[in-house]
Amino acid sequence: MPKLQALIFDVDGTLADTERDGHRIAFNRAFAESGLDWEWTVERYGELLETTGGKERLQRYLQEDQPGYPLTTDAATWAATIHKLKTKHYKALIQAGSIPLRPGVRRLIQEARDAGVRLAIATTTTPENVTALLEAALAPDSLSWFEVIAAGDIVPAKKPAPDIYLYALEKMGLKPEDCLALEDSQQGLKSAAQAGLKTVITLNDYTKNHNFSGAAIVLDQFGEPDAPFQIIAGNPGEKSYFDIALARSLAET
Ligand code: XBP
Ligand code: MG
Repeated sequence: MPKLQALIFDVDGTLADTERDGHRIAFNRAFAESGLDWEWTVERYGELLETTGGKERLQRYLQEDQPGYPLTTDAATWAATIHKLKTKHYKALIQAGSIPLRPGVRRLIQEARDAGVRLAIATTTTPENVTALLEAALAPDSLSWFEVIAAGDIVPAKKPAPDIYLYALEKMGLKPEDCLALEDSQQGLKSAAQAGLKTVITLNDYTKNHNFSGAAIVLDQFGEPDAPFQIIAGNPGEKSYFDIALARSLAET
């Protein structure tokens, strides 16, 4: 019977609700700094999120919404330039403490550390963004709690491709059946599932209508002892919040 060895966390939408008030605002600030009067609304950003990765998202937007924009270089170079500004603005927002961790995240990570369950990150976001979030929202030294930070362009194919999870598994020397992935989106679930991982979903406003069939369990949040989760799909037994015992039982069934 497989035994839970590690938790592999997605970042955006799973550790924290970073998209609407973090990444989206940072893209808009990058546009403004570049002299562009473009604004990604909450609604349009929800559609653009189907494209994972900020540089890829910028190129999609350029094609769909600004086809007449007079590029002076190729689209990938343009996107990389805007994206560099975006990362600067995103880090500033995060470092100002404007985005907290989602409910139960801190407790779950602490429980995993106490229980000797190994920790890793698998995300499409830029590595600098992960560092900024962990240091500002979790703990100044928390980067070192994660054995592998698999992030951004470290693999060429972003989620929903399985590459980022396969990379994390390889670096840890673990088999997928020894681990659980923690995700918030359909693209993330697809990525983890294609890497052979069982996946726990905590959904959010942008992902609540995604198709999560195949997930081990779907919850509205990890919850806390005094603030239970809501079960969207799956069976947590007697549990009312997500903890290492529930993670073990999902991994072992
Ligand atoms: C998150 C993303 C990221 C962020 C922006 O997806 O798609 O691209 O929106 O980060 P997931 P960058 O949670 O599935 O990993 O701009 O640094 O790419
Ligand atoms: Mg996510």
